[in-house]
Amino acid sequence: MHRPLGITVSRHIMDLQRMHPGATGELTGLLNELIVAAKTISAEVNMAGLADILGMSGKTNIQGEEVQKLDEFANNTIKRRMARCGYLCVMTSEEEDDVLPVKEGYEGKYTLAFDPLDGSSNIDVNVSIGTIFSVHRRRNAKDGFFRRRTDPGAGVRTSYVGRQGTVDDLLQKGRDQVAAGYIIYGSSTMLVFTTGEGVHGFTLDPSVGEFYLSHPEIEIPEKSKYFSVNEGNYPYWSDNMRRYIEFLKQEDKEAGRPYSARYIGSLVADFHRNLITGGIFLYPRDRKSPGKASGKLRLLYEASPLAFIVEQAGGRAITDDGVAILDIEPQSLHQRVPLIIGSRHDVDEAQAFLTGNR
Ligand code: AMP
Ligand code: P6P
Repeated sequence: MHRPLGITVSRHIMDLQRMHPGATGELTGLLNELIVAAKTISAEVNMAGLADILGMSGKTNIQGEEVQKLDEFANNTIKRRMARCGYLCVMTSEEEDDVLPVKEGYEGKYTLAFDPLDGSSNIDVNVSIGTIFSVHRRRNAKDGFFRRRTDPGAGVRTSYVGRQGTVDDLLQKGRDQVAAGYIIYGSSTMLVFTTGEGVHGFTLDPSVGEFYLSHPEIEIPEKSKYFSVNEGNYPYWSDNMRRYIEFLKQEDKEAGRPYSARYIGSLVADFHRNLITGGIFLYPRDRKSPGKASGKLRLLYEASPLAFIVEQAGGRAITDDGVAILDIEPQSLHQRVPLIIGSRHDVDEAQAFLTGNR
């Protein structure tokens, strides 16, 4: 059977690199290493139902949440591979209290923030889950230098060598991201990412082990009819948030209301559906618990990368104060933010209600 001559993600990444004549290939290498990690995790996630990998690992993470075995596997897969890829100077993971150093002598000029397996509470019930990643350039990249070296099996390569990165290299605005993306492990495994030149989706053919371009130039519909929110938090919302959700549920045929509710409880799955079909996802501040006074979701490795993607796709991402997610100056690695993200028209409308202007 002749397989379609699809464009592989590696070909796509090389085409992007060619648009930057001075590029050394470091970012290309970084993205390709991330993709190998994603394929490894995908294989394990798809086996989870069969292998004895379901269930808890008996440990808890910085968020105080039970760490599931697949969480651990995904976290270890990414941090071990990326620590020695030679393109990073520092990393941070949702599963790790502190920054993750890279292998001595392999310091590169980028940083990586990642959520290895978001939505892990859904693992045991076969709901789609995902990996989210965000790449920045280190601060003061000029501190390093280029050198030629021959690695066993990797041949001769000219690479940038710098110093170990610090928290400061990670605490950068989302507006300054170099790349951001997610892998969704669902009915099929898809990689969706941007490097600032549009958003592109790739679907994994597991029989070949290749990601093929399946969703070129993704654009989120301007207006939608879906809203994604956990209405169980209604008693803890602000009055403005309650008014907005009530508004979406009022009948107004001309305006296309009432909207339909779609909430999976897995951020990557909810975001991905809204990116393709249009929709608005909301996780505002609530009074449910002190830790969530500023929202539940994390800035560096959840809100910021998804905000980069959605803005590149023509949508918006703000806090419930109307501040653009990409303009927030991060203060700490695991900082929470309220997140309102999706179709432009819907986020504009939500912003009007949430800031008391409607
Ligand atoms: P590099 O020398 O490989 O680190 O690339 C230098 C800069 O060129 C990167 O920080 C990006 O802004 C851009 N660039 C290089 N390769 C790519 C790529 N594959 N896709 C998108 N942008 C790239
Ligand atoms: P709630 C999963 O635990 C997660 O971090 C996101 O994937 C998801 O969007 C959110 O929490 C769901 O939270 O409070 O609605 O269960």
